[in-house]
Amino acid sequence: MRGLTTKILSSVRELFGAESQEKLSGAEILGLLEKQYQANRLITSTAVAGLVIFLTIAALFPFKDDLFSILYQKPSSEATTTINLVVNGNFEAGNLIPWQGGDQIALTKSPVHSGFFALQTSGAAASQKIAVTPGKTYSMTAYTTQGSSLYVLDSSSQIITTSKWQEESEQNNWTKVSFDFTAPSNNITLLIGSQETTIIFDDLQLFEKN
Ligand SMILES: [Ca+2]
Repeated sequence: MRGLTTKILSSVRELFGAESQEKLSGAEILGLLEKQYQANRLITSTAVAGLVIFLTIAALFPFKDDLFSILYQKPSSEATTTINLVVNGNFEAGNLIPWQGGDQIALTKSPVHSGFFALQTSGAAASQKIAVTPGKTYSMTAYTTQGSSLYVLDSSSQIITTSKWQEESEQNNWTKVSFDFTAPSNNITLLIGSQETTIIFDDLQLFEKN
């Protein structure tokens, strides 16, 4: 990317007839662009502003190679879409909508993995139905006080999640649960909780993978 910076700066010098020099300062570039703009109206003021910002950063930024690598970073094939398909999966709505589960599920303020609220299930399960695309792969993550108590059901209420199941112990007794699965139908149901014990959940996320 250093080569790109040099090329752009040398193009600017050629375009505006700047004298040969090692480096143009941001102020010099600005002056040249303004001069060109006023003289010929070849480029719009918006383009000038954008170009000035870009070139100023490029010319002056001490870590410009790092900057360019950030600007031009492409998402990896493992990247997922950014929409969490679980509604109110962190329970920060301050209510249980749209979770189903009756009187034996409730918000709790302690412990929480994030924010102010988590979900406590006491001898019951909470559930949420989510629309998905059949054949697509989805990535599920959640934090629980007992990891093996999270299931994904298909539209016939059959458990479909066993692939790539991982549990990682976290601090304060939180366990991260993560796994991928392929949607078999146009909706799935998240089922969390246990009939035997009290379990707390927080930060449930479901992403469609690319
Ligand atoms: Ca939370």
